[in-house]
Amino acid sequence: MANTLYDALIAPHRHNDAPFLTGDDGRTMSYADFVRRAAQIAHVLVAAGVQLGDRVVAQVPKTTDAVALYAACLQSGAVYLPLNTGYTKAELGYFITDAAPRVIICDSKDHAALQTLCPADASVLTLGADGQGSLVTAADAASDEFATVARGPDDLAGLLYTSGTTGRSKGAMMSHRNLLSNAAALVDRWQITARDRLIHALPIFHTHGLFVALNTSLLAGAEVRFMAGFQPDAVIAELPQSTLMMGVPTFYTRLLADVRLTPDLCSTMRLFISGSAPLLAETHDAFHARTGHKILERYGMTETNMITSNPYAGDRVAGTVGFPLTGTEVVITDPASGAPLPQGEIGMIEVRGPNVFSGYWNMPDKTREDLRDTGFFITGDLGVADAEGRISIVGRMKDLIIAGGYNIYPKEVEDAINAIDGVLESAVFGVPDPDLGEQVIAAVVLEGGSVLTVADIAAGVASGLARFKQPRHYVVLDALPRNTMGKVQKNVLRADYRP
Ligand code: MLC
Ligand code: AMP
Repeated sequence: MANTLYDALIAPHRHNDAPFLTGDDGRTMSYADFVRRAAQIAHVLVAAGVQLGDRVVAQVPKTTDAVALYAACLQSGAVYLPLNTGYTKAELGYFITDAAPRVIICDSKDHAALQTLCPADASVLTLGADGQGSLVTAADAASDEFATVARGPDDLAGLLYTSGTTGRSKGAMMSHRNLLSNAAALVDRWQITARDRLIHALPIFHTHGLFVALNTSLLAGAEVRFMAGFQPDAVIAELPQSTLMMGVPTFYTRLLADVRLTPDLCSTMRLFISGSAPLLAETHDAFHARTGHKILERYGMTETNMITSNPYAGDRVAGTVGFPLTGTEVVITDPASGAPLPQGEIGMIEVRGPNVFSGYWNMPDKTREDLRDTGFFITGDLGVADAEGRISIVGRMKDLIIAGGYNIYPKEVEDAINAIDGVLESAVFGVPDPDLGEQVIAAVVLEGGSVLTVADIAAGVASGLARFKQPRHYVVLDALPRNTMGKVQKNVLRADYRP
């Protein structure tokens, strides 16, 4: 049966004995083994009741079986829903209620907690960091042939939650066409082939580590050195055997801090790619000076996959994100009217193409707000195009902080702080951070007579929000700075509290 993504990314490797994933334990899973493993897991999903279009939630450590689980969802016609392993039970409850999955796969240590969140008609299976769990045991006993379920280009392949300015996370519905068209455009732009060996140190629950890194590798048949996380020592050990790396800017600033980073160390490397957050021109220049490599910066979003990229062969200009990918249109519009602006003027970046998602799960109003009838998606990023069409991102209309490539929406953090007894109001904002790009600060106003301490507030926030969203510093103020319209002036707070 035809299945758009499975047929393009996975089926061609049925008899491919080349290495696909090599983990930190040095064990390699070949492409052919991967295809067989995905089939075994597909049987487990179907035995658990998964039918066409059912959501499969995966909050799992980064293992080769976790990648096979993604492939198994494609093969069995399910919708893959990966979740950050740092999310708290409160955060997970929201996603599970909203997405109503048929199966939840989690780390063995979280089994009891997730069982309490699991809908009555769903079940929980486990997959631990040690590669063990009930999913593994069941897969080991299953057949390694599975009759692929038919799925077309418009069918959903993934549901990826992104936070929002309203504080509520939205599930971005990603179709087979969205993911395949983008993988093909990137393989072409970055000239990825089966001769490549990718250093993969990103998490696999977001677009960057999952779709950008893995779909392109699968499409090209490249080898992947699959690391549990970003550790400079491990990356430095792998650079001399590798050709390609994808990372957030923090990867590059941390590598630059290591004296072992030299041109010799990178002599087999073909390409370093950065995205998910702005790469400072000074980082780009310092990396070039140290290694002879110009980091290639690209720009994307969960809802759109990748949008623009600097060229592989032409000039990679520091501080810019390059040109739209093949098949993708970018326009810069007046944020107020939506009208296209003349070249050279700063405005809203809007995107159209086969890469753009079909809408937010269960949120038709929000979808209509952000996705025009013409097919253009309003990114919330502010940019400008030069005379050649090269895009630079100059700011964001959305109130968003990006720390180490993770998005933090201040409204969600403010809601968590304001819910604590004794807090009157709060304002959460980002200040520059040399390691993570930005860090989160909270200004809090207490109710009269409140005896709350900063430690109390931090503890209250920690019970509900993932660690990466929690403010690194709190300041207690008598009042928040406001303009004459009564709007909180975050620019004043940012200026007052920048390090
Ligand atoms: C970890 N911590 C973070 C953090 N990562 N806090 C804020 N922001 C982050 N990104 C917390 C840890 O819990 C820890 O808290 C403390 O910070 C120090 O941790 P660390 O050891 O320095 O962090 P580390 O584990 O090394 O992780 C840093 C990192 C990681 C940069 C390697 O965050 C990372 O892999 N980021 C990649 C994110 C990503 O893939 N984004 C793509 C989104 S898709 P404590 O309290 O224990 O000290 C997208 C679209 C697109 O944006 O265009 O790609
Ligand atoms: P996410 O919602 O996690 O997909 O994050 C998408 C956001 O990350 C975009 O809207 C941008 O604000 C930001 N982003 C991604 N790549 C870049 C980049 N190269 N430069 C600046 N910002 C980026």
